[in-house]
Amino acid sequence: MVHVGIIMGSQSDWPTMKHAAEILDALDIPYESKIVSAHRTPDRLWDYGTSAVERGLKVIIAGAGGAAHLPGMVASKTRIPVVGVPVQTKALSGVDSLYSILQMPKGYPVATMAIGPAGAANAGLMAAGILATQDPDIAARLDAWRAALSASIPQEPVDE
Ligand code: RP5
Repeated sequence: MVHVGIIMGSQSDWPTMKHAAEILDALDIPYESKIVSAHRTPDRLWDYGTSAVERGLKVIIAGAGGAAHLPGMVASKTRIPVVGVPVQTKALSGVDSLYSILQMPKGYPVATMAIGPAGAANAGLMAAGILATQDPDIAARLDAWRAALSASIPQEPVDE
């Protein structure tokens, strides 16, 4: 069963959101990825949020740019943890996305990541961490991934 849903407002978000998918691939965690726009496909958003629990999702990663209502809107329709990814924009460099996702009113949280690809990758790791609390195999793979990253950091800098 797929426990992680990656949703994004537009095809143009995929170059950012694929960094979440790549982390999940590396950790052998199944996921689905869908375009669900808060503005352009509100009925699709409604259906996604209302069906998420019964479909077995345990974490939703939601990325959007600009007036980025998608993460907050899906959080309003499901109790499943939502991890928000602010997509970098040309006009305002993603600060618009960040503030849109971050400033949720009390009651409907979105765990907001950094702007752009690093945030998307961290969203994948956050989803893995949430699943790892209940799945020892995912926990072991996540521990190994973190150890490998740590081991890859050199002790001293070199001229490049
Ligand atoms: C948002 O508008 C999407 O999340 C995307 O980041 C942004 C621009 O979308 P496109 O005009 O590229 O489809 O809804």
